[in-house]
Amino acid sequence: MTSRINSPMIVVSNRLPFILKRNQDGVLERHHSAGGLVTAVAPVVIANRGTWVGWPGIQMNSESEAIPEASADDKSPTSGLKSEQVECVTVAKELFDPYYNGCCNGTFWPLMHSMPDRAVFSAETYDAYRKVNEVFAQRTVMALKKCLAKLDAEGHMDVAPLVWIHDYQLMLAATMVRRACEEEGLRCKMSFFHHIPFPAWDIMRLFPWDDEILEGILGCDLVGFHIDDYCINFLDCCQRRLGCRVDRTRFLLELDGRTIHVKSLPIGIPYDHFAEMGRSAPKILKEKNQKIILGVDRLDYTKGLVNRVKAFERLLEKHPEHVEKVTFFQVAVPSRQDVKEYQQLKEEMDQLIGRINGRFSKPNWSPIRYIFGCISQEQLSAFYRDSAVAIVTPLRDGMNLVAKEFVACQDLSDPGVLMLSPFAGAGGTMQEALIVNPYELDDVAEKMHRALEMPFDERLLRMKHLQRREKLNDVNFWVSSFLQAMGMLPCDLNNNAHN
Ligand code: GDG
Repeated sequence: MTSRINSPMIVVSNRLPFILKRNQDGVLERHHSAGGLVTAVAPVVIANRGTWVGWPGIQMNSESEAIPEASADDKSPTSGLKSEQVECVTVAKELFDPYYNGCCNGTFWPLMHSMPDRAVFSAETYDAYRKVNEVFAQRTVMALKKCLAKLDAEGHMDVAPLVWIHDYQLMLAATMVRRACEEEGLRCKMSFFHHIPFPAWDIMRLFPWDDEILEGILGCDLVGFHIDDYCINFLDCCQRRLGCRVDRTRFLLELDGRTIHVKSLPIGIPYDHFAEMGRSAPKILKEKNQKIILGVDRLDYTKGLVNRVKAFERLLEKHPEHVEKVTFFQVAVPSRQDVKEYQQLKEEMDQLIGRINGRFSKPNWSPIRYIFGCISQEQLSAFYRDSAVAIVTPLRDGMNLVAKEFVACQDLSDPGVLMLSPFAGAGGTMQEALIVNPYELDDVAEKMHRALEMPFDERLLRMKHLQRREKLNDVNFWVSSFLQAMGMLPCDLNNNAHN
């Protein structure tokens, strides 16, 4: 069900909800980029005559180069998004690289995941970050002006568009937009959602320009995080660094006479979609008498892949009864391959897996199957459904959607077991999973053993609870909760809402 709101929504994210590619003749074409966020938010933007501001994933020929309409056979959630509803951000490669690979992936990603030793602090890349945020803010203001002109022409002077900015790539944009709005007398409500963890003050203060980042986010009226812990860290940083007055029970803070709401809004998945995929995906795993332990992640050092593989080696050492009976299947999606840390991680994984396979393989069995690449969602759903165990053991993770998708795809006639790290946002709510500390390799190995041996009744009980919670708290619920928090109730919930 699509949430209808009374105000147009302007979504701002680093990436547009589709990718643009040039065909052989140099003509731009839209390509679908899958993801729960796009599936849930795009229909709201479409239904409410909103706009999506973002980078198209390609260098455009000029700022005015036209965005193509969706092709007639496009069945994706963004097919209804007209080109006039897209505000394309174009940034020269020389600026985009230090912004994206340098500051976003080289500084904020490790810092926010509390891995400061991996973070590079550079005035140069941070300057690129500032400039690119300014470009996003300008495009957002352009979108806002168009939106307001339409509303005013229709006599809706009392309606304020909602600007919804996403993630750590755009932490300065809100304040830049707010400044422009104040100067030019534009009305809007602004919100920010942070998809990754927000670290403790001790970590955040290592960043030399931390005050600017905090003030940047505080340009919003509502700041959302996945879980309370991140909200508390953020409030703490604002109080200690900026001297804001903070209400820790109601998650409010004050800056320059404005009140900002901070709220935990845990993201969900398109549950029914994955449940249906779980029912309909054809069987792929053909091995008889083989149990699969499944891992699915972007190849990222935050996801704890090396620890996981080492723990699997210990399982085979300590419980040799699993040799030839269990296969560890890891899908590692290539990510940020321009960044050195990620290239090194790939090499480490290649060597580790090669060594373990060399050590334990038999003529008809290898302990680890490893895909460095992406598989289709249909294949992914079949793997989710047919694996005995899913192992989701990040060292730190904002939420983690793989844990939720695995649950949605389970067939209760033979449910699998979810192993989950407490350092993922999901670890806080999915209590019926086997919670395991990814740093404690022996315990991970023991819990793998326990998961593989778990009796049917226990698997069923755990999975039923997990499924019920994820179905209720799906991604549509997340979007409605967000809009509700912005004081813009979907009209079926709010009789006073405008239509
Ligand atoms: C960030 C935060 C937060 C993976 N492999 C394949 C594939 N995937 C899809 C999964 C899932 C998504 O990628 C991964 O989502 P995660 O949540 O696990 O991780 P991040 O990409 O790091 O996301 C995270 C999230 O934002 C949302 O706020 O939960 O904490 O880091 O949807 O299905 N999809 C296909 N083939 C693959 O091989 N088709």
